[in-house]
Amino acid sequence: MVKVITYGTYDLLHYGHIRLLQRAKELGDYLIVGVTADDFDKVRGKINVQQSLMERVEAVKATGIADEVIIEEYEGQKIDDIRRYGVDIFTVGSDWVGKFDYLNEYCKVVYLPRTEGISSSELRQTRRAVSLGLVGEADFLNKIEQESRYVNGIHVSGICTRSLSRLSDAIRELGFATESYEELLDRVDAVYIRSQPEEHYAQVKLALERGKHVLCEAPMALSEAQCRELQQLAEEKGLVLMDAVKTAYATAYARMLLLLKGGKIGKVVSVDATCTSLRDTEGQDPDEAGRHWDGVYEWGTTALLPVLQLLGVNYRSKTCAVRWFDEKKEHDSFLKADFVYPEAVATVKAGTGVKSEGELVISGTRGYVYVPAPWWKTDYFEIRYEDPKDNKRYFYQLDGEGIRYELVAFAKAVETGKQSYAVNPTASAAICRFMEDFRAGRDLIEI
Ligand code: C2G
Repeated sequence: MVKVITYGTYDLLHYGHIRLLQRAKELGDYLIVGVTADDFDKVRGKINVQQSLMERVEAVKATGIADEVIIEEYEGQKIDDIRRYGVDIFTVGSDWVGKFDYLNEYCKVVYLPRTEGISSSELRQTRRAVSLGLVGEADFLNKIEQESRYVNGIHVSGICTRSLSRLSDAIRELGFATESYEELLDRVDAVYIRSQPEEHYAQVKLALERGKHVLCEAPMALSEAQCRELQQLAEEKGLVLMDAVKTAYATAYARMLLLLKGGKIGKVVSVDATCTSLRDTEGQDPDEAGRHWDGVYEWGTTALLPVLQLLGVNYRSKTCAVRWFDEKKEHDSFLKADFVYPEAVATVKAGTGVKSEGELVISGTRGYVYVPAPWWKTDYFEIRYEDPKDNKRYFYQLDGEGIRYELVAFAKAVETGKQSYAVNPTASAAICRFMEDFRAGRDLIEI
């Protein structure tokens, strides 16, 4: 009996896949098909897969061509499978020609001509093309435009900005740039907002009123009440409203939260998060400096995330020590906020005028989590215990600082109509409440 094996993602199964499976089967008597696991796809940069693993497995089974279906979970598994199943022939489409020659050591390798004119990414493109408008002045928008190229079904089609000259060629070549927010809203399905935080509430509200989906850099408003109002409006209109805090969409960060919720370190008693980056604003013209966000917004929102997502929003008390850039006290250079919860404590350090170790430490009754700097670009964390033999290390690929995963989650939410809860509404509102208190000088101590 000649055993054949082939592998694939088989997302939105199409006739190109079916023809490949048929020809694979014709190479032998028994066909094993390996369907790639979600995490394995993410690791190899396939971030736009639409269907769940089980849906894809069922689709392959439904063809009736495969004699056995297995899951491909890790790099190098092909060699293990060829040995484990006693495979004679490994086959895959010609888009991989040469890539699996190393398997010749274990069995025969056959590349089958790929079927032209059909691919899962094209199917994904046609299914949900969301035209996205960018809003704001920040260089950060250049990154969004770049990262959007990795995401199926979303294309940046225009920008509303007051400083086009400072933005990338790619953004200038978008073909549509305006200073009129209304004009932009007329031309897009959704907006990505990275303007000054003071502008967020009005811009989010107008977009929702005009029936547009919104991905807004947190804070989406500067008061809890305004944030709740926006959430309500989005719900009423059946629109997607998401916080753009890229860390929340990183696989490693999301998995870390799940492990902690599952009691991996016992009860969480303390969260210490630090996010700093030094920005030299010396001699910068006010307009240039104005394009940058203050530390409380730039880093406060990210540093607050693990505190609010692990300990909740009902802290008993909070104090916030702040250092200003200058005697005008308009721009904070560093802040340290201490929270006391009924059964836990937390500390957030954030700043663009003071440098510190950007780590995250989460302490529990059985162990602790250590996320090395820059923790907010989360791809690795350790769980440490009293007995080091029990320590565990976790790594999840993170490409492009995590922005592309945020855009994929947004595109999926727009397509399915299901909100993504990477940043749940309660945490989102609590971030806005913190900003409200900060601006009102509540619980503030100046240093
Ligand atoms: N295929 C094809 N014609 C197409 C599209 C895909 O022949 N128009 C083939 C691919 O070459 C592959 C199989 O169908 O052999 C599954 O394709 P994908 O789902 O895109 O999977 P892929 O990412 O190519 O995975 O470890 C994974 C494998 O290495 C291949």
